[in-house]
Amino acid sequence: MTLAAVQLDTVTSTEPVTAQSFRTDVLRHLKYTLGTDPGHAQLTDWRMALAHTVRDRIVDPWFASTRATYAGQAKRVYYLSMEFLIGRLLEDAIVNLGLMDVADVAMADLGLSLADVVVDEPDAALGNGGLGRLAACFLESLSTIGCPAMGYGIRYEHGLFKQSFDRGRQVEAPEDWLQRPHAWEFERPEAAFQIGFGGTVAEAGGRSTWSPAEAVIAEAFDTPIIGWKGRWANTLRLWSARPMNLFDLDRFNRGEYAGAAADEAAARTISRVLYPDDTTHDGKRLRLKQEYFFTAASLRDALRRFDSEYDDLSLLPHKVAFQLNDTHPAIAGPELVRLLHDDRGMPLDDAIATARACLSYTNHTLLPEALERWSEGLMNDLLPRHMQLIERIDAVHAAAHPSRNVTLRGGGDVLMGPLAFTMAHKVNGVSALHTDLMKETVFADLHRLHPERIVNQTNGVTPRRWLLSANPRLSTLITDAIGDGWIDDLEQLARLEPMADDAGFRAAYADAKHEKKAELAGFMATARGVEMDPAAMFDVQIKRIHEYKRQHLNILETIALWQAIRDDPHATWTPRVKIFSGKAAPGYFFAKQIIHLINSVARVVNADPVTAGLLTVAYPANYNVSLAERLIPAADLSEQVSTAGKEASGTGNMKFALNGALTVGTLDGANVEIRERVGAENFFLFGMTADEVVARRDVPGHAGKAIEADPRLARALQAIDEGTFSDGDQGVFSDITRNIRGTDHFLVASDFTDYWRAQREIDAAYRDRDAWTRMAVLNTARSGWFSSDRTIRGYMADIWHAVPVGRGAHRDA
Ligand code: NBG
Repeated sequence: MTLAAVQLDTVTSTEPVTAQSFRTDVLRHLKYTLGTDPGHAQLTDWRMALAHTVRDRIVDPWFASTRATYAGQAKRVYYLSMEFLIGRLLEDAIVNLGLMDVADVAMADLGLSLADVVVDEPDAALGNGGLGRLAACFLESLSTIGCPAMGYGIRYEHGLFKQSFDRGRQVEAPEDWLQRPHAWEFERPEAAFQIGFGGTVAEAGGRSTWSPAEAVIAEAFDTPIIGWKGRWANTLRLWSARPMNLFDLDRFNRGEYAGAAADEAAARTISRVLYPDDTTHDGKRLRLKQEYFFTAASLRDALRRFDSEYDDLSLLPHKVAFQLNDTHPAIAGPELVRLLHDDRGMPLDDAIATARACLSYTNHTLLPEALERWSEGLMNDLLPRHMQLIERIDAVHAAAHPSRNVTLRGGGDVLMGPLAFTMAHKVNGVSALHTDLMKETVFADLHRLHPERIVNQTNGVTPRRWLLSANPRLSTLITDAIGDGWIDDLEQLARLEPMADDAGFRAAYADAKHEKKAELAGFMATARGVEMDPAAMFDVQIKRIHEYKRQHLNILETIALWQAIRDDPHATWTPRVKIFSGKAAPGYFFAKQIIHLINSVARVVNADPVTAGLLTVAYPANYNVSLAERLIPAADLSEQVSTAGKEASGTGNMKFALNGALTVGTLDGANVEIRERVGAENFFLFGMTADEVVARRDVPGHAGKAIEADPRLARALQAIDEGTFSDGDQGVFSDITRNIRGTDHFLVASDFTDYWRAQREIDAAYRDRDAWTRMAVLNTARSGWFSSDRTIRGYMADIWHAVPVGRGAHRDA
């Protein structure tokens, strides 16, 4: 059967739905699934009844997608990721099934607002930041395109911590998304694998057998991910750890009540918490266990599926692609070699070659402290057979490349980057600049040996969530102008370009932006107690707090601006609301200081009658996907101010441009490509380039020189040191000011002056609101390339050699 024949016949469409039938279904679920009635139902009951009603319409296309994949004997893509930052799913599903209007009317008939109901859903924060959110966008695009795929990860009981502030300081509390009901998971007790750790390796007859000392069970939980128009659905399969023996009755009977449950507790620890840090790793042993746990379960699951269809292992690379999202699943290399060689008897060289043909690896950072390494001692202890295989893989590589300068081990550690590189047939960076820097820095030696291996796949974002669903008013305006083809073919936004010169369109576009700003202001006033004037410029920096992302550059400029306004309040100023949001890793002291400083500046500035109405600083706590969905459509200015060479790509930058925020940014990550596409005249560039950054660090006393040359910067630093933002208490923020005056590795001082210049240009530009709107329209019109559909098509063509099967394949066929 040809693939084309499969696609139309087997993916059934669901029956037409009306508001009336939808309402009936919600009531039926309320009664029969939730066991309550409209008189007693709580918001959560309604939300669950609604979710079940929507879910009913996902299951058929989901099954049909699986059937079509089997029938077409299609290649499957397995996306292995420690993180999936999926956020809420209900609205996504409603939007992708085209049920928005129906659901809206049906819920209104029941006396409820759809918007209120969907926000009751817990926000699944199974990720830290960009890497995890990218994985979630990719899953949605894979379904929209109709590429047979599965996401594999860990079903953390506690996702990323909840953030609150106590007198401006970050406080962390455990996140508990699983405590609240949701309707998306299907438990699969039949899909369970035993995952071992430790123990010994025995050699017999040239064959090695690993006997682990302990083991846990990995149990699968499936969430369907429905693509645009419900044409295709893939699965996110998350593994939960449970003990081999639930409960030790003998110990219990001996009176050892705590001990009887100890094994259970120890096993469950593996899927208990997401590591709240995406740049450095602590708790090494548990972290490595987590990595092996989900990687091993996923590989076995995929091989089981392969075995059910084929009996020739040489077909494996033609039917299976494993994408390693960063090095967290890099143990997949040795594990797949072990499964093929030890368990199935494939000769070692063949096993390595076969594994490599199936595996590819995405690098997401060049920060040295974020490149994973595991001590050989720990590896030997937890994964003795893998340690042996890593040595073999290293030796084979050394023999094949006698001139090599690299090894997979160094300083007593296994280097996971080089291991992932060596075991992958393709290695990709996530923006053009990042990919070039990978070739020149971290992987320079390996790149010399394997010049074809590194490829670029610039990140993207799903327009279904980040425009259609997050910004309905702008979406409607776009659809009215150019039709709805843009939703799954985002480059059609280019057809908006001529409308940048249409005064009527600009006015409507500006209205849509204003509406979102007013909505955000309302939310901030009620939920966060901050007054913001929607007429002011909304200037937004939202992302993890990190020195390289330079929230401290932004707050220094804020302080300098505050001082300048106070000096001359009657000069021409452009009213601004500076919005910051984001979490700091709990153990990252410096980042937590930055949060404290921003909140302290906010307290002083917001209480100052002189600058009132001209400058406001807001820091909504607990940044997550749902908050991003509110903030991004309401932004006028997008702050992308990382030290050049440090931000691998950024994806928030794309979401902002798509929603018509102008960027103030450095030539870093995907900013470079955004600027190329939206046009240099519609982008506010400042700062040193990556090369200049490297050179500047060699200038002795570079920070001091920059401070001396810029009285504004000197004065802002001085105000911090004098206790202006800490009730006169000096030294509260001295870590920050000392750092900036001292080594200033991230070159805050050296980039300050140019940043200030760009910001004042921005002030002036914003005063001509119509010209600003024109630039905003052009940002939207020219951001089509940043769809994750484009990115996924790139991976499919260049890395996975996978083809779409679903009806999403239509346009490609
Ligand atoms: C992050 C980078 C971002 C990038 C995302 C997604 C990690 C380790 N890296 O710049 O910092 O956009 O990955 O690729 O989280």
